[in-house]
Amino acid sequence: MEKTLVLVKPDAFKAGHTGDIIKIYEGAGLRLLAVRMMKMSKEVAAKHYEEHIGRPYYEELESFMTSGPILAMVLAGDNAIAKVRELNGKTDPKEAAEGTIRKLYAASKGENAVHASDSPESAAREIHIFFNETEIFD
Ligand code: FUP
Repeated sequence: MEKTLVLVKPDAFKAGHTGDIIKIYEGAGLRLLAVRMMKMSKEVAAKHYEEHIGRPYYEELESFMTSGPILAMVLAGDNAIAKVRELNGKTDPKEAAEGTIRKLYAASKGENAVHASDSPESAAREIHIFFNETEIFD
């Protein structure tokens, strides 16, 4: 069983799509192991998006991700990392497939409703930015 970190970003949270998004993941057979509602600090944004620091869009990304509450969660299941990224759709909602979360709920490449880990290494790193082992019910 594989674990992955998902964030419902401020745009989707504010628009009231958190429940719809969780329903899509659970409907695909993924299990919730941990959930936390929070406001991202600049420090946490820098840790989470460390590989993006210095890129032309970083300031906008930081300001968006710290703009309001988010929901962080750990999801688990067979092939969870790839499965969640498939359900999310491509980074830019204009390129995302029909029925994906980003096609349904995202407005732009910058404000794109959800984040999900892209590899086992990033999942292991990202999960522990948001959760302690004792908060993960596996
Ligand atoms: P993803 O893996 O789909 O979350 O996308 P990336 O890791 O490539 O990018 C992380 C976040 O940086 C995106 F969700 C939004 C932001 N970003 C931009 O705003 N513009 C870009 O050109 C690339 C990324």
